[in-house]
Amino acid sequence: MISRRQFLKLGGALGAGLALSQLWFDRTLAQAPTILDPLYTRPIINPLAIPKYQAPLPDPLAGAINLTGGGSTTITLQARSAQVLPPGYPSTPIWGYNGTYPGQSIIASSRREVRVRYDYTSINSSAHLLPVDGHVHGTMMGEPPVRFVAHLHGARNINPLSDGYPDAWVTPDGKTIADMDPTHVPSIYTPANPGDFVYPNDQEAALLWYHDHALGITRLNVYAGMAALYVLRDANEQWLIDNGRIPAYPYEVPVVIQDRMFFADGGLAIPDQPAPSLPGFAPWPGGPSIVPEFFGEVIVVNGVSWPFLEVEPRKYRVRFLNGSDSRFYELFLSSGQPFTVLGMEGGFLNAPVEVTRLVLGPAERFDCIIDFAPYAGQTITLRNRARSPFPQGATVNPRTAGEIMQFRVTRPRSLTPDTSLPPGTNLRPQLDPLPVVAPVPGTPRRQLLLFEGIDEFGRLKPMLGTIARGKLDWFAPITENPAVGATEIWEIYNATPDAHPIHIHEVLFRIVNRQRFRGAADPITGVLPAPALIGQPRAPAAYEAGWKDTAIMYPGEVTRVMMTFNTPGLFVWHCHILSHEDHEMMRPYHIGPLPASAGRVQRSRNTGASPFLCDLL
Ligand SMILES: [Cu+2]
Repeated sequence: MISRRQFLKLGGALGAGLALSQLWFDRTLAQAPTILDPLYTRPIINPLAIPKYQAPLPDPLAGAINLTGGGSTTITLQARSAQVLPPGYPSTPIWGYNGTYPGQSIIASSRREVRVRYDYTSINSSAHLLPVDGHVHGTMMGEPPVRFVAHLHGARNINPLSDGYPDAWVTPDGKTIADMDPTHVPSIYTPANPGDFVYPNDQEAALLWYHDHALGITRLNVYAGMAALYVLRDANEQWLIDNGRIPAYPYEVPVVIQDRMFFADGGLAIPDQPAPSLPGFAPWPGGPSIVPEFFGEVIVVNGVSWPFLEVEPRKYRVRFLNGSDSRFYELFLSSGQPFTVLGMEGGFLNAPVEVTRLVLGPAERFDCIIDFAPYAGQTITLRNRARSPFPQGATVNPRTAGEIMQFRVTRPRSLTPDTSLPPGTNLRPQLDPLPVVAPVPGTPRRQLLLFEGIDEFGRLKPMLGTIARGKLDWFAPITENPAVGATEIWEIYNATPDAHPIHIHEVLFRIVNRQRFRGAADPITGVLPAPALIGQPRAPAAYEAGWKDTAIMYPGEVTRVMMTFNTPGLFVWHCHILSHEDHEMMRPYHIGPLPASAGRVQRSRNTGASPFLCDLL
């Protein structure tokens, strides 16, 4: 299977005589021979040489900031070193929220407001920890290389000023977008939040996470370590714990999976070489380049490469987060036993669902029970068999990214009885059951687009848009403008060859269904005229049939999601492949009436002569 960046290289080799558009969608290229990945040009540790299972799994809930009673805290970003690689290997420079990688967790309570102040002043303003591409959105107008804005991923109904809008960044020395040349102010001016980010926690118990979201460098900031858990508790979950229905901490174990690469000195490695230019495109001007996707071969869980966890022979509540840039995981256990899924990004299902494989796109979370009771004395490996790109890319190397962590069932069984998950367990005893997803006739629908274009340098440029207008860049005028209080269905047509985990800020949504379609988007404009639907819509898998904030959208399918928009203001929806959202698979959307200034700023921006704003396709 040929990857698309390999395809770009091949496209260059084939010369200008062939229409790129034909090549682009010619899936017969999938039969072409594998080309060695040319991207890792600097010396790296051979991941096969890093011994696995040398260090225990860190517990991100130990030492968490407890804001279950409400209140406020300050999170200080710190440049530190972390022992990510096994003991005896070099440590890794990171940027960590409160100095750790992953950052310090926060535990809060449903519907009890929390205030968080983010302090970046201790970071060196002049140099990023990682190579910054100056030719993606958010980096082309003289923006400083070191910028931050935090986003609480999965938060519902928060004020737009607290959502971490990507251009509402701040530098360590206090500069914001307002300090830039006014002619370079983005599509809709969004001021940086000068004070506390206010989180109303207006939702059920769930596992959220906070991470950086600065425009064009999100992937770098997150890769540098800027991600942490935000655990939301509520009375329903407490009832389940108090009545022994689900395991309580310390039998509750977050598992944050991230793929990484390292230099021999322990430093984080990330590809910084551009794909070869295609004929007819501007030559690459030099400097670091984004890549179509990043796939690291070293699996890091809770900040440690390939850890192990010693467990008792009983049930554990394991809460997975895929915090990777591009890699999907199709998790399974070497014992062959199932995961019992309790819930996902937005909270609990009505009842547990058993699955033997669990697919997580970037930013997805699943809340599971794993029962180690029958496996005393055994070692169980959590494995991954997802292809990359997902779902039809290269097979995973079973010796590297094919292994995640080990559960060693070596601890003696404690005296605490394990009564969890009796047959017929209702996971929402103190909440209404999940509403049935039954769209009312006449529910407004938007027909949206996932598209792969090419930027001015001939690099792959994944984008969003609408099927009628085609691809739309970050600076194009707002097209998704739901009314306050509106319930809408977004029908998102994936006209790319890969799956994308699409995240919509501010709301929790339900997957209505998925359906295959026939018809290719125009390779230049992205317009997808009258796609023909094939067969019957398919309901979401039982384990993803609850409240979600990120959903996998498969190639050749329309994925329909339904949500209600409550809070007016400017937010974003985007692909959570971080290398995609940075280049430029992200769009602003606005809830409620657009401010009068929005159109004016957009017009001046769009008539600007900057060559960087011109898409050649
Ligand atoms: Cu994507």
